[in-house]
Amino acid sequence: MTILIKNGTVVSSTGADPAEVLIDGEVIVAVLQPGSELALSAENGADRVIDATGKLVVPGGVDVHTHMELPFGGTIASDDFETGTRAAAWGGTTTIVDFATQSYGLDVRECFDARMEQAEGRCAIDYGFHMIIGDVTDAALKEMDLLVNEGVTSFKLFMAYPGVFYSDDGQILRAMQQCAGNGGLMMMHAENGIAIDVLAEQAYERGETDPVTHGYVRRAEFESEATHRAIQLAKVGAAPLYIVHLSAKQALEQVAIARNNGANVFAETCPQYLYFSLEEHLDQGWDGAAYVCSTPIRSHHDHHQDELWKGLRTNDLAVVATDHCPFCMKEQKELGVGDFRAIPNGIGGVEHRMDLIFQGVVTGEISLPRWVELCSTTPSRMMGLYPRKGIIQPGSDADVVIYDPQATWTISVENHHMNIDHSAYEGIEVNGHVDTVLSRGRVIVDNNQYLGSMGDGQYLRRGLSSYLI
Ligand code: DUC
Ligand code: ZN
Ligand code: ZN
Repeated sequence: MTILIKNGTVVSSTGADPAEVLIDGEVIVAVLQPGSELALSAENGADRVIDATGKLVVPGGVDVHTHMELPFGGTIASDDFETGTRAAAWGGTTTIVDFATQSYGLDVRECFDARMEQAEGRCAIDYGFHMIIGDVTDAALKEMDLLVNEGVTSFKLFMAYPGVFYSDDGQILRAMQQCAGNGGLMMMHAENGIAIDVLAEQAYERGETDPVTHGYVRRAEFESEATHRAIQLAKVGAAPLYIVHLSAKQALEQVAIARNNGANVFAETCPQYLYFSLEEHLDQGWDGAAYVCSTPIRSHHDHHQDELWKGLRTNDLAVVATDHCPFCMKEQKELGVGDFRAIPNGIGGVEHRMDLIFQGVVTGEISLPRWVELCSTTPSRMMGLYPRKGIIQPGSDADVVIYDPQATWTISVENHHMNIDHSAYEGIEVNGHVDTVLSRGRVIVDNNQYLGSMGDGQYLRRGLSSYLI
């Protein structure tokens, strides 16, 4: 099966130009000059021609931070691999990198194998895994080396959640030394969880139990302190470091200092930190529970959002991922009625990342190529998937999104495809719409219809990061 996508503007991380994209089977085989002899003969020979007049033709989105069916806080994230990856496809994301989790006292290999089995045959799009190391033991460190050789090339540790996923500084240093040896990327949840838990307990005892308290006790200072500490430990341990879900401008400052010193330090932010504020979203009584996530949504008084957009321009923030971790209000977020500490942490957004960040192009915060770079090319390079993913060029997988930059619509629980009983983004009007999605050459979304099937997605063995300096 050959497909030619013609009359569109092909966008890469370095530019946007009229070009025709020829796909043969699962891969892109040529990017052709419109009107050229080769383009004309490709059109004549193609089994199918897609007219992308007025549309952008972009590499499929790569979301390197999702949590399908994650057990968390006594419940399980409400999207499973089937519903979550299908929703991702609807939103123009054609690759996710999710997490396998080793909890305290458990064996890394067994946890990884169980996660692989859970996803097998269920995904709509291609997927890979990072490994969360929740118990840094000698055995876990050895297993990390084996996993890197099998395509799991990044590991997440937590400086938060004492007694659950928390690693102390010695454990972090050892894991970083292991990454220095095996080439893996160290991902860090950088918040000082010991200090947070002190403030959380004090607030609870004062009777402050509403969701907004979650935002007050998880102080920006605790994120910036942990980010600074992680950077120093990574320097000593000689490992590359990737800070996940960065939300505080003070933490961003720490990343910028390290990067200015030439360190292999990178950071990701998420749409929720660019769109929401503590005052407007977390501080609305119980309804604020929908916005409880960690790191938390920050105050609008401190202009974190402006600084994050700036970081996206300067590359101190190199990736936008969603941290998709959905919980329904009913029965899930409700676990924390009367105690904000028991509200499961997470927001669902895997379907909306491409549109939400495209708004930065519409408002002039970022350029069109930068949109593609942040949402597709850099995440792919960062996580060892490039050039298979993240670019439209011969030899790459035919993961292609045809995007209408003129369309206008409103995000709502009524039109989303995620398995959540509300939308954190309810009522937000966006310009731009995903019209057609190809995953390895197969048209899986077109004309407001889902045409794929469960299990189309393949497991991705990843290489080492090709983003390091
Ligand atoms: N960290 C994540 O990355 N996801 C969900 C919760 C959390 O703390
Ligand atoms: Zn985290
Ligand atoms: Zn996460």
